[in-house]
Amino acid sequence: MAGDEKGQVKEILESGEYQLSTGPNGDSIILLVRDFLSPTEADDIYKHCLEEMPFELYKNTREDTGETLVEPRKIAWYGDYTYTYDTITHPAKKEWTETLINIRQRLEKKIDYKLNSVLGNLYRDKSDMVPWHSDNEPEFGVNPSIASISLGEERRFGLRKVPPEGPLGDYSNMPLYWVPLPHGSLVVMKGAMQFDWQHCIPKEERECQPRINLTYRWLIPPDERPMQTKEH
Ligand SMILES: O=C(O)CCC(=O)C(=O)O
Repeated sequence: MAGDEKGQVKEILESGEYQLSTGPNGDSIILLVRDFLSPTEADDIYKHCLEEMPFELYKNTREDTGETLVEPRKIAWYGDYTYTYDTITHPAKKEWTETLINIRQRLEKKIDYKLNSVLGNLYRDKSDMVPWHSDNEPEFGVNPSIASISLGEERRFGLRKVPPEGPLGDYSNMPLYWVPLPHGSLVVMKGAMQFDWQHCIPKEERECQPRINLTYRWLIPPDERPMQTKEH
């Protein structure tokens, strides 16, 4: 499926690969696999993550808006190198659990892309969310693949195209997609998604049970990082 009509709002409800746009930065692609984990696997991994991952609240000042807040979700991090976004720094943490390593290996095979970090997000209820943003830190490199597993409550994943004037511009006429993410599903963002699109998990009005998200990414080793800017 190809998108990119002005002002459209669409839902992505079926597993598949979707090219959302194409442009000077390349194609922006989403892969959705709604049943990546079997229901039993997803139940076991969800329980494991709740019991084993050191989820904590973090205070952050967003670089793009300057807003300071306690992030409205709990976060846990594992990675071979330190990861910094906005004013949060996660020091390297190499003691991955077996379960998180197994998922990483399955994902690496599935998407043919190396992964050396996982950010866990625990959305406790309907008020927890992640605001619109792109994962465009230079340490992920140009056009990274980012693989994201959902466990627990189904939540909506939003995708909106960055306007021509840049990330702080007017989104009212830009393409917008909503993707429901069920227990055990996988979303992969590929190509120019982190430069041409933003994503979010919004608050919900209905009551929500907890949801855990595991976002796997490749962090370029510090001594291999080229000089880059976020403008791409
Ligand atoms: O919870 C999700 O599915 C998305 C998480 C996310 O966007 C992030 O951690 O950057």
